[in-house]
This record gives sequence, structure tokens and C-alpha cells, in this order.
Amino acid sequence: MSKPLVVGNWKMNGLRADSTARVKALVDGLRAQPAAGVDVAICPPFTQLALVGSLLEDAPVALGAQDCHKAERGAHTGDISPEMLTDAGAAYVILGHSERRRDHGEIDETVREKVVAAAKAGLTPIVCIGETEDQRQSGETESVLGWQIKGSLPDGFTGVVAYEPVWAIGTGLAATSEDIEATVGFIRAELVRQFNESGKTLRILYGGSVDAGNAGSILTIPNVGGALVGGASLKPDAFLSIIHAAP
Ligand code: G2H
Repeated sequence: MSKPLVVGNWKMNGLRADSTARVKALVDGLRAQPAAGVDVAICPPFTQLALVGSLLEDAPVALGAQDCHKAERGAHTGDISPEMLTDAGAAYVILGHSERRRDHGEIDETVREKVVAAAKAGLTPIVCIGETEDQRQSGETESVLGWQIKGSLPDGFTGVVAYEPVWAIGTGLAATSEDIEATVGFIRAELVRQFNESGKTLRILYGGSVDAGNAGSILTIPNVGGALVGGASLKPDAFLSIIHAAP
């Protein structure tokens, strides 16, 4: 099995000054207390990629982005291609986050096309799936996740899957360990059904109100291979605690 992966998703947060301070604190923290057994990445907004990338030089932290277009280049005003991300030093890209599905109407097919393009450019896609509160209440969690896996992940997928129950995002209310274990177990079974042998080793992250207090229990749940961290990744001390909580 690969190392646990802890990814900070800064979402739409980060100006030059606070990005610099945050990255410096993270890098200093990892120098003082290394986390060699954990893969760490941070995904700032597009405008901070170059700055953050330069601050991460020689640091054991990879750079990622929060979205990309499916096309390599061309007439797509306001968009960013996968190749532009690799050119900026990114190794990862988050795709299909529920906030993009909500704010930009992204559907599974769009996500799948972006995953193909990102992988072709050499990026590791982190594909987010998760049910809403209504879907959960009406007992549709497994069918929703099953459709998202089928629809968002292309043949030969080799990236990372992030299970983010929408009702747990930014609410301070993470799913319980029992719920995460059951749902991630279901996701693992679906990945094996879709990808056979390779589905057994794909990394599955949990995301949704991960913080310094709950990371230790979440990161040791079977089949959980790391965390996608939003709010707490903006606070270096909390993010470092999460990284160090990884088994
Ligand atoms: C879920 C997560 C990061 P937060 O979106 O992707 O955010 O940790 O703030 O719930």
C-alpha cells in the first residue's frame, strides 16, 4: 500500500502575504518534525500557484490545483489547462469537488473528461465524490456514490478518489468513524468491481471537516488512505497536526 496522502485544499483563500506565511510555517514545521511516511500536497488558488510553488522548492510538499479544463489550449476564456498546471509545477489536481459541481454545474461526464485530460498531462487527479444530506436521508448514499464512480472515473483510472460527504463539508461535523468505514468500504468494493486488481490499491481519501482533533481516528480507518482538508489546511498548526496524525 502507498503512504497516506494528506492534501490541503485552500479553496478560494490566499493572497500573497497570507499564502507566504502559511507555506513558510508549514515548511518550517515539517523541517522541525519531519513526516517522511506521509505524502503531503497543498492546492492553492490558481493565482498563488507560482508563488507557492517557489516557496515549496526543496520542501517535502507537492503542489496541486483545484480544477482544470479538459482541453489542452485554445478559446476557453478564463480557464486553465492541465498542461498549464504542470508547467506551473503542479503534480495534483482536485476534480469534481462538490463546490464545483454546485457552483459550476459540473456533472460526472465533465469530471471524467477532465480526469482523462489531467492524467494525459501528467497530473494525478484527486476525484471527489459524495452524497448530499437529502440523498443520505433518503437512503441513496450507495447508489449516488456508485453512479459517481461509474460516471467520473475513466477506464484505466490511476488517480486518487476523495470521499467527501457534502453535508460534512465545512460544517465542523465530520462523518462518524463507523459511517466512514462502511461507506469507504463500499467505495473500495465498487472500485474493485470497476477496475479489478488496480481497484484494490487506489488511494481513497476522506474529506469533510477533518481537523486536528479527529484526524487520528479518521486516518486509521480501514481503506482510508489519507485526507482532503479544507478549513484546517489554512491553519498551519492544525494542518501539521493532521499530517502527523497519519499512521
Ligand atoms: C471538503 C474539505 C476539503 P473542509 O470540501 O475539500 O473542506 O475540511 O473545510 O470541510
